[in-house]
Amino acid sequence: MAKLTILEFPDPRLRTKAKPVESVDDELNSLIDDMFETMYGAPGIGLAATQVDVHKRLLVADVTADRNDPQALINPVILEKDGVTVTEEGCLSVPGYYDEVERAEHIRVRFINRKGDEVEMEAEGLLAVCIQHEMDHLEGKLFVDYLSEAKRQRIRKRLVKDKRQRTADAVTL
Ligand code: GNR
Ligand code: NI
Repeated sequence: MAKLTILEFPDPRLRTKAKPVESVDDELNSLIDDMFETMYGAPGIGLAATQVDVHKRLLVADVTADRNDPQALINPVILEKDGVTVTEEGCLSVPGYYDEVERAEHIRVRFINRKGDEVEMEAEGLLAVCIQHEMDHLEGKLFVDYLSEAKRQRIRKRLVKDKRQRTADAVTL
């Protein structure tokens, strides 16, 4: 098990479109374990493979307060979307920023689970929002893309500055 490094906006690697997973084997399951460790450790309610620089169609999620409902979705496809909901979203790849995003309230999603079985699931509320947020990552899309250009530029400048400062601190130590 290993905690993986999470890429941060505006890292261009976050813009990569992920490719379908070809086989659900031990290597993939070991990546899934590492993604859960990274997500729980962050802590976050979801994590897409894109965020750890693996460009495969894979995401993990657990939106429960008790952190006892781990879900791994491989090659997810949204079959149906219903309703509209607005949520204050955050992202581990955009640390420290939260803003409202409009998404479908209810979804039906088909995916392959970590055992290799094809399954369909209905999701609503925070789980539905989380899955849509993670599936955006697999397309190279971030929640800040739904905000105004001005807000996105402000966030980008601040994160670049913070990163520069962290690098400088590491040299000066
Ligand atoms: O931890 C996370 N919280 C969150 C809150 C509202 C909507 C989406 C999310 S996902 C985020 C973790 C993350 O960045 N996943 O890609
Ligand atoms: Ni995110």
